[in-house]
Amino acid sequence: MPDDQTAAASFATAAGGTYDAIIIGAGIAGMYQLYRLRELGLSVRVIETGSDVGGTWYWNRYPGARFDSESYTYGFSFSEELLRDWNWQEHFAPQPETLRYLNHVADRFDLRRDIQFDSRVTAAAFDEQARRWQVTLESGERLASRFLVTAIGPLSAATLPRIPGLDSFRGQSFHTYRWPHEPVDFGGKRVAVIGTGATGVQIIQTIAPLCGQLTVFQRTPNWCTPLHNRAITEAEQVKIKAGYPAMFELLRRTPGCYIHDTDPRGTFEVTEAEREAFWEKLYSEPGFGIWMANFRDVLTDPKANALFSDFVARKIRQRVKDPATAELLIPKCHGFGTRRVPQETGYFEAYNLPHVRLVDTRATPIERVTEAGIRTSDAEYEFDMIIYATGFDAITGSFDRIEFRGTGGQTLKEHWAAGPKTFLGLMSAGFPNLLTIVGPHNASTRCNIPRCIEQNVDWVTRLLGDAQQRGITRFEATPEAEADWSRHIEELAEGMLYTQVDSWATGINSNVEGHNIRRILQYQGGAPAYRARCDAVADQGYAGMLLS
Ligand code: NA7
Repeated sequence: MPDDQTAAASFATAAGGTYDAIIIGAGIAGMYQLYRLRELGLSVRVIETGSDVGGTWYWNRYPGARFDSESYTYGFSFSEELLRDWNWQEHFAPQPETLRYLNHVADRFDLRRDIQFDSRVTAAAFDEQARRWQVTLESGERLASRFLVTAIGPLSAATLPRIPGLDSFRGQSFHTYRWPHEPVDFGGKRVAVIGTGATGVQIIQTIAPLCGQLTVFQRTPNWCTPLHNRAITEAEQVKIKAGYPAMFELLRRTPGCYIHDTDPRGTFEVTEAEREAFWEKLYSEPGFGIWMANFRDVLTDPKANALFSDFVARKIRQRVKDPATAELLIPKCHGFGTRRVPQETGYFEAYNLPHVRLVDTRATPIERVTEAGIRTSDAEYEFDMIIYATGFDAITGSFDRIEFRGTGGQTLKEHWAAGPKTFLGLMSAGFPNLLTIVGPHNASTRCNIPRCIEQNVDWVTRLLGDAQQRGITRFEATPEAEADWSRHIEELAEGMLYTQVDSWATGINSNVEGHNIRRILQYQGGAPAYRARCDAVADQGYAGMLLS
């Protein structure tokens, strides 16, 4: 950060550095928001930390990274030409294909000319007099804009474990989010992976056959189910293209904007034979159907949840040869679907390979990383490479890293200290003209995310378009509307089993100071209800907001 004098000078000389809108982030959300605001004729600058577009798909280059949503449900829906021209190659696209797609979108709509790469926003302060946000970059550069839109992602503040000695390791080490652009050679190497969330599962199953020796450090097992990915055939491609309008219509109706919709039956309303047959069918089908299209009570009724968890446990026992390893891989402290369900391809079979071993870090905790490897309470392991698949300071972490200063000098971090307070998950009282796409309390973090991103962006675009037309230069959520929405968020989560479990979705991260108390961070009412609430607010002239 520059000293005051330099800062003032750089702001004064930031010729053309004042925009109608600044968007932070050039991932899926930032790219689409740029496209939409350009349509309004606004001057827009996107600030992006990475050297190119893609966000999540720019950073997460680890082997095996891929969608868990069907590819064709994940791409942008706003352009018929784009839908017609882009051919997804696999039902669940791998990261390189997704990044190619996002580059294609950036090229096609000439997005890069308004994106400033290799630039990180460190602070943004609302100037009440000018009704503008003053934005500071890590370089010291200052920009200003009437409106500030965050598109900074729910899983973009990667966290390393708080283990002593991290820097002392002499071999290679990577966090999966910060994976190098150059190929990484695993041939014959002794590799450690710490973490068995959705990311750990993808990388473990992918590199297991390549390593000389693979040691997985698992603290909590997860309920993983088969992805059943495969290439899209030509006949399927034709069908997908022809079916886009109907598919997007379906995605507007399902709670998470997936092609999978909850089964209306209760677990105990069918016979045991019907139940088993239904669950076998779900286990044999691709994607998240097993999570999203299960019986309606599996995620709310503890008995139903326990029965289905037993079903998945049986599958794990069948697939893992060593019974002790199988038991370690079966979650005992949480039920199926109460944490994010990793989708796997041969994950359990990886543990049948003679050179793959599993270390339970609850039984034998990691004490430190050493020059040569990892020391647990009962053993010393030597490695050539350590991979940290240790996750993120989720949902609020990317906000906490930027000093947003609103009216009265309060920071957003302070405002959210006891948990996020928002209106529609898109605004916070005391932070005028700031819009938080994919922020806490909005439906997008429990969603096939581009679908909810499009909804968020379209709503923001409507608001900024209305502001433009009506000459509105300041808007802000009222404290009452914020309190009502925050209460609504709490009410919606009541009775959901996931709230009783530690996970990134409940704000738990052992690697972040103070993130050891569960918080309700997500909107649980489903995307259609969320969309209706947002639309109603706009239709009522932005009820709950002050516009001037
Ligand atoms: P997750 O799901 O947060 O997983 C992180 C994993 O790392 C999880 O298994 C953690 O165990 C483990 N972890 C974290 N810190 C430690 C320490 N200090 N010691 C041992 N193990 C540790 O992140 P992912 O990247 O896998 O997935 C994030 C989302 O990205 C995913 O849900 C998808 O939506 C995409 P824990 O469970 O906390 O005991």
